[in-house]
Amino acid sequence: MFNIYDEVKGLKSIAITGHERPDGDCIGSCLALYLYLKKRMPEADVKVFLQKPSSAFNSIPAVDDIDSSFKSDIIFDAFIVLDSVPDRTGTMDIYSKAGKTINIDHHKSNAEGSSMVNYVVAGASSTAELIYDIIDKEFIDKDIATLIYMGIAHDTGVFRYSSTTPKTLKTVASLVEYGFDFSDLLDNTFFEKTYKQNRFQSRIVLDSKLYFDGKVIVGLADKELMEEFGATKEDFEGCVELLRITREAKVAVLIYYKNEETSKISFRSTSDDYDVSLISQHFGGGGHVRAAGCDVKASVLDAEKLAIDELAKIMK
Ligand SMILES: [Mn+2]
Repeated sequence: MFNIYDEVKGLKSIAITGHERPDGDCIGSCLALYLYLKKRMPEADVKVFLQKPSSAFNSIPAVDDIDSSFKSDIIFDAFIVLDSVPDRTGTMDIYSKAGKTINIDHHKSNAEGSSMVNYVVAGASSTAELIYDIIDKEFIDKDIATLIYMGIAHDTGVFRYSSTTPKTLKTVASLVEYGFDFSDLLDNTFFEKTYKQNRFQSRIVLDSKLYFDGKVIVGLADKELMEEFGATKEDFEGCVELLRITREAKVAVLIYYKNEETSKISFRSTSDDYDVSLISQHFGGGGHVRAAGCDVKASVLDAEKLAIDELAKIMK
């Protein structure tokens, strides 16, 4: 059984990172592993490099310890990449100098792993579930339990997606024993939306379109709409989920303006018969069968055409 301590035992400096625009699983996994290693190896210097999490995560344990500068003079003995391939972390300068690199992930698109040491379980519910598996349980405390729970909850849509296994739920059950307030945690980090988010996302749903006899729903946010609401990337949180739960639709697509050259596309599927990771990979992105995303060098309207053309290949 892979045990992360065996990989870093005796090392003096360890960095942890995850993907850009970190989600709940990425943040929870990075901070849980960070607190664990600090506790397990008090003599080691442990750092977490991540882009600043959205304000929904303001009250989770250790969030203030995140270093978003992506600058370091230290050449780390070990660099651990979670929930991502190293290229998508924005830390390649620091990563490439590290003595030992470790990649822990559950993305099908990174099935072999991309570091010197790899622990990838493609299809696992979340990276957070893998973190639970590879740490020594006697070091888990309320904060570590909170963060692992949060990661699993976010990546499973709060234990609804098909990646949720009996083992996932047994893991969650053992975490709940630590007595944190999971109800507040889920409200704060997952379910709640700001008034602005609610209005903006409702507008995207209002203007959404159906394709392929209603099997695909597409929501769009071009530059104009984003300016009208003063929207930033934070205002899209949970938006693709809102599209996904449309009863008629098998696949939900959210496309939004990122900058003059680039649009971001998020895909969700409600069935393994529609593998949206094939489409995101076609555009150079990554993801899972039922949840995937990519950037395309196109305007929002052109990106919609490109996405629909690709979707035609899987929407039989
Ligand atoms: Mn994940």
